Order: sequence, then structure tokens, then C-alpha cells
Amino acid sequence: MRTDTPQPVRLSDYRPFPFLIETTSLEFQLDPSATRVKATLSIKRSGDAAEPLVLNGERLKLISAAIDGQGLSANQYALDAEHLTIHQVPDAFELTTEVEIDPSANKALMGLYMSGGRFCTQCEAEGFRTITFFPDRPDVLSRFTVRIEADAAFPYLLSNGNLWEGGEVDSSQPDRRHYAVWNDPFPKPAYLFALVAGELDVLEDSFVTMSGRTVALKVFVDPGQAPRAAYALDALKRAMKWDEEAFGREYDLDLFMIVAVRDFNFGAMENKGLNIFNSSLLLAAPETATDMDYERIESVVAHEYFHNWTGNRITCRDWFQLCLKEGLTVFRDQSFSADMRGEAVQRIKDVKALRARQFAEDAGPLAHPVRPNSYLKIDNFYTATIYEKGSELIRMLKTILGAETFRKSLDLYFERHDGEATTVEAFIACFADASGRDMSDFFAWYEQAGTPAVSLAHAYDETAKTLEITLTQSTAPTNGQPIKRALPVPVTIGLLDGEGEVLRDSEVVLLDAPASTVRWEGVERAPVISALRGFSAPVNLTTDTRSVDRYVQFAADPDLFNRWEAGQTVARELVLGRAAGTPDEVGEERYADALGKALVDDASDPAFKALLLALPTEGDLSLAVDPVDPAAIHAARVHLKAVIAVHLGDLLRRLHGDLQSGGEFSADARAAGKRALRNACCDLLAADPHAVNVERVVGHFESAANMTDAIGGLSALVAIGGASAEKALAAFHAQWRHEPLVLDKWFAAQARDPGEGAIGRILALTAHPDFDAGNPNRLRALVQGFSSGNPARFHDETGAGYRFLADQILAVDGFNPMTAARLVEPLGAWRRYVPELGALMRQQLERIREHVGLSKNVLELVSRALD
Ligand code: TYR
Repeated sequence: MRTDTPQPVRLSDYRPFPFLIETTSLEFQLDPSATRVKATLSIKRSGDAAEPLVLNGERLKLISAAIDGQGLSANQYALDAEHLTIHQVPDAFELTTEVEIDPSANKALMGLYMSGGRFCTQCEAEGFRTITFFPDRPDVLSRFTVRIEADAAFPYLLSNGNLWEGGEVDSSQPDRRHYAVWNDPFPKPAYLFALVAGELDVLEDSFVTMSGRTVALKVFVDPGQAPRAAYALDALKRAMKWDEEAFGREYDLDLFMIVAVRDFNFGAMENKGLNIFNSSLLLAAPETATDMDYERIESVVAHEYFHNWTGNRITCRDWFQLCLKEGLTVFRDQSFSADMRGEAVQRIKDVKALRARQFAEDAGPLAHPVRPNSYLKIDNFYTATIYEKGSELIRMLKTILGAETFRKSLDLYFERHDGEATTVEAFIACFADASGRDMSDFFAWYEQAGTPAVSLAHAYDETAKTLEITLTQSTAPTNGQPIKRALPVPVTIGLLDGEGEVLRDSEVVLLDAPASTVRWEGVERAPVISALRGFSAPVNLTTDTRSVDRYVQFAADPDLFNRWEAGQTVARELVLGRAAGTPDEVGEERYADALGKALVDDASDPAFKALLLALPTEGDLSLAVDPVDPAAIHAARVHLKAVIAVHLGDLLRRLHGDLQSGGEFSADARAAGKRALRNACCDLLAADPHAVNVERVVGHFESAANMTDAIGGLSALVAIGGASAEKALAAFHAQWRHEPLVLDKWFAAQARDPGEGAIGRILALTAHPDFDAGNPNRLRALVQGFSSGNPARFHDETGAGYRFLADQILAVDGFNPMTAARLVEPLGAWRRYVPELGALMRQQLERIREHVGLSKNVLELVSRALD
């Protein structure tokens, strides 16, 4: 058993930092293995006179420290593994420290590290403390000036803000050291600091803001990759324009830079004026990137840019307020994507992701509120709950208050808190003040974990023409929160008749009690109730809708989200029924039939049809049963796919043929929608793998003119298995072995192989010369691709899948705890599985917990999972 129990950080312990750091001047002497960082901080006391100065600092070699130029003697300060404490300091002074760090040894990818021979940084949440001694907390804002010096092997020297000066240090010296000085006029917390140095190519453009200022835009990428940055740059310009129009937000510096790096723990980072991206979310060319990549690039470029206001200009007082910037910014990027790509399709995709990641999290031991109140490692709280559920809360505010008041409230927020580090309370107060409504009930959404279950029952009185709708809600207990309150749940409802004609347009019903009944008069015919339109609240809804009425909705609901949802609900019932031993063959045929009709509806868009064709994922299905038997779900789902493939074979093949596009590639939503539909057809045809279909799938792969089709074909072949899959995988590897981003896809496709014996093949891939656990993209492609994308094999009855995951977590934890911790979740769900599997999952969690030298990151998650 471990004896050292790390202490949690609690929201209730928040105290302001007792000093102001008015300016911060950093001087970097870059060297891959011995970088020197000199920091000069001008400090003023703002708190109690007795307070010592306590700075964060980890893995730093202290060279010297001085106050107002006077070197500190050993008895004036104390140094431990995490802090530098200076006991007595004046009320106003200048502190200078010099430290040495080793970026090349930094495999945790936090702080200053090397990626592809270049220097780069990641400071959110607590990476800055591995660069220099500093109050590394988001409520300490300072004006930064950064001088970077390096030798000629690092031609670009970048940091936040505007470039002040640069040039050669001493041209007579043979190493030709050069330097650059950057100044960021906006006070910022240390987590927004960034530095990049190295050889890069740049793609440039400019943007004229709404007040007529010209902003230079630069995207930096690995040499030779500049053409692949064009789409990101275009997305950036669209995002800048959109934020002006939708939220009145204008960019504030003369320069905006983005840098792409290959080694990055997360997706991207909003450092002021210098965003740093995982290259997988920036580089795109038709041959190498799928439409999904394009879509994500567009949304992440927008997300990081939008942070300039929601995150940078207004930041978080402490990390418990993380959703203040992340939930809001996800909402903003989702709204942007909806405007770029179509509202309904975007909403469906966002809800699918929400259910897959957030609902799963909320249903397990790792459930936590959107605003948590304690943590061991804040890195563990970059979760779907903070991000995706956080965004849903903002969306509900808009639904409840209406678009106009919503905008007014945000205007007030920007005006009131610009330049501050603030809280969720202050944010919600803006909505209360702008609307004149009491928003205190709404706050419970931030404090309460778990997905509410809402149920709807109705009674229609044919003679009185009245309809009564009764809504009830309850939220199951979660870890540490046994008792739950009723939340204000906006339920958007519209009515159709049995022919699919509109009886009533949408209306928002606010359910803000455990139960409530609304009565609608003058309902002329027996209604089909279309509730929770647009997924108006992040809840699990069950209704008393009859199966026939679901088909009415599936064919005719004007709310496209609910049209899609009706189909998913039918499919879910069919799969789960079969998995439970009560197959409904007539129902399966009927569903296939209805899908066939939806496919030939000329009025609907191909992207939407592609979504209709995709069955609920195994993860989604597993959320609807207790306990989960993954093998039964897998088999039942495969069966329903096969029924559809057989029933609609001719139609699918015809569509697949008709949708083939020659001509030039376009990344736009229309063209992507057609490719999505064609790939959905290919995916279904693979579920009925007779010779004609297999040949078609092989043809799809071999004739692919873009990565979307190539991956669509490859995945379908892997699902079929056998010789054609082997051949395709070999060909794909041979073609793309020098393209890391594409090779990630090759690993991911195999990780999702549902075939017998897949675990052995996946294990073997960890020894493949191209596998590199040190690179988070490659690691996730294989390991997360397997644990989250391949439930049939992950839940192998021998427990081999669980063992594999635990081995990977332990191996990676040795050098990159943050990324290791992000792999834990699939095991965390052990309680929801059939007991034989649950016990095996639990065993692996226990094995991880007992591991000597385990990081706090992983320890926190496995302990919570076992609680
Ligand atoms: N703030 C980043 C975002 O835009 C996410 C992030 C967080 C990136 C922590 C890296 C990191 O280490 O969502």
C-alpha cells in the first residue's frame, strides 16, 4: 500500500496571492540540454506585511537569486522540491533569479521541451513553474518582456505579443548567436506564456479588423509543410470575422501567430498571440487529412482564437473556474462550426460526442461537477465535463434567456471583467443583471455532477382537445454527492400529428422542480410529441412515445436533431433487445426500410443522411443498460448492420456509385457531406461481405483520391478482416510511412480491428519500429484507439485487453503522467460491466494503484475509480 497521501487542493481554500508582479522580464539562453532562464520580477506587496514570498518552482537548478541586486544568502530563503520561499521581503522590490533547465530531458511535454529539434512550451495549467520560479497561478497577472537568445540552428525565436527588436548578438563570434525581444502589452497569467525557437516555415496573411486595424497572421510549421497550413489560416480568418459579428470581439495585438508541433499532450493552446497546436489539428491536405480532420482543424483554430477574449482578456481566478473559459469557448466554437457547416448536422455531431465522452464520464466514478471543488492534479480536470457539459450550460442559458438577452449578458461580462481573473459566480451575475432574473437556481448545474434523467408522459383528451405533458427529473447519486437537487431544465417541445404535419411550433418548457405538468389547449388532433428538440438540455430523456410515432418523427420531424434522434432510439431498442435475447426481426426490417426511404429523400442533405445511417456506437449503447455485456452488444449491433446491408444492398451500392466524385477536391461542408454519405454506404456494405461487396470496398480503398476515402475503405476492410485487409494495410503503410500524421491513422485503424486475435496483433504493434509511446498522438492512436474504439476486443473475456491498457498506462506514467492519466477512464467504468469483466477491470486498477512511484495524476484517477 502507498503511504504518502498527497493532499488535495480545495476551492474553499482559495486566498489571493499577497503580492503583485507588475512586470516580468525573462531572458532565455537556449540550449537543448542546459537552458539558462533569468527572471526579473518587479514585485509589490498587496497583502499582509508578515507574508513571506512563496514562488512555485519544480525541477529547476537554482543558480542565483537576488533582491534589488543583492544576492540572497542561504538563510534568507528555503528551497524544496516545489517552492522557493523568501522569508522576509520589502514591500516593493525587484527579484532576480537565474535557473538552469534541461529541455531535452523533458518527456512530460510540460514547460519547455524539444519537439522535432525545436524548442516549444506548454504552460497550462502548471508548466511555467518548471521554467522559472514564479507564482504559477492564474490570478497573478503580469506584463511580460521576453528576450530569447540562441545559436543559428534556431533561426526563429518567438514569444507572446509584439516583436521589439532582434539581431545578431556579436557577429564576430563563430556560433552566430542571435536574439529577439518580445513584449506583450496585456498583463497575463504565467499559463499563457509561450516560447518557440527553431527552424520553421511560415505561411503569412493579414486580417483587417472591424475598426480597421491590420493584423499580421503567421502560421509556422515544419520545413516543407507550409502548403498544409493554408486551411488553418483560412479558418483563422473566418473565425476572426465571425467573432466580430457574433460577439463583437475584435483582436487586440498587431500580430497573431500559430505554431504546429508534433509532440503535444492535448489539442492546442491559446497562449497570448502565439497559439501552439498539435500538428494533427493544424496540417491538412486532401491526400493526408480526412474531412473529420478538416472539421476539427476549423473548430480548434477557432476555439484557440476565441480564447483571446474568453480566457486571455478575461481569465480564471483559480483552476476550479476552468469551465469559465473552456465551457464558454467550446460553446463559441460550436456556434461558429454550426454557422460554417449547418446547424442540425453540427448539433448532432456535438451531442454524439457529448454522450460518448461526457455522459460516460458522468455515469462512472470519475463524475465531477462542471465546477469541481477539489483536485490532486488540475491536469486531470481537462475533461469532457468541464469542456462539453460546460458548453451545454452556456447553451441552456441562451435557450432560457433568449438570444438577445444572452448577447447582452455576454457584452456585460466582457465590459465588466476585461483584464480580470474571475469566477463562475461573477459570470452568472452578468446574466442575472442583464436579464433582471434570479439565476441562483441555475448555479446548481455547475455544482452538481451526474446526468439528470428526465421522463415525459402525456395525456391527450380528444373531446376537450387538451394535452397534458408531465415532466419529471431525477439525478442518480455520484461519488461524494448522495443527494441531488432538481435543476432548471429547458425542454423544447413541438407537436406533430400522426401524418407528420406540424400541430404546434417549438416552445421552451422550463422544468425547474422534481415534477411539473403543462397543459396545452386547442390541440386539434392526437399529437406526436417532439421533445428536447435540438437537445435543449444535457439529460437522458425517456418518453411514452409509441414506436409508430417514432417513425412519424423519423420521417417528418422538422427538428432535424429529433428526426435523427428518433432513428437512433429505434436502433438502440433493436440492438439492446437482441443483446438481451429478445430480437425483433420485424422491427429490424422495418427500421431498414425507413432508413431506405430517408436515403432517397432529395430534400435532405447528404451529411445528414450519413448521420442517419450510422448506428449508435457500442459505447452509446452500453450507457443504456446495466450491467453491460459488451460481447452481446457487439454481436447484436453487427447483426443489425448486416440486416440493413442486406435489405438496402442495391440502394447502398447505387448511392455509393452515384456519389463518387471526380474533379477537384473541395474541403467544404457540401463536398464533405457527400463523401461522408458515400463512406457510410461503404461501411454498411462491409457488414454483408459477399464477393460483390468486398470487391466494391476494395475498389473504394484502392481508387481513393483523398484520405477520407482511403481511411473509409481501410476501416471497412479491417472490419471485414482477412487477406484483403492485410494487403490494404501493407499498401497503406508503404505509401505513408514517412508521414507521421497519416501513420497515426494506420495505427488507429488496426487498434479498432474487431476481429478475433486482434489483441495479439495490437500487442505486436507496440513493438513496431514506427510505434513511439513518447509521442502522444502515436500512443493515443494505438492505445486509446483500442480501449475506446474497440469495445468488443478491449472487453475480451480473458482480461487481456485490460492488462494491455494497464501496462501502457504504467509505462507512460514513468515519463508523461498527464498523458498516462488520460488513458485511465475506460477501466474506471468497471462497476457498470457484468461482474466477471468488472472484477478483471478492477484488478488492473488495483495493480496500477499499487505501482511504486506512480504519479499523482494517475493515482488520483485510479483511486477515484476504485472508491
Ligand atoms: N486550454 C487548451 C484549450 O484550448 C487546452 C490545454 C490544456 C492544452 C492544457 C494543453 C494543456 O496542457 O482547450
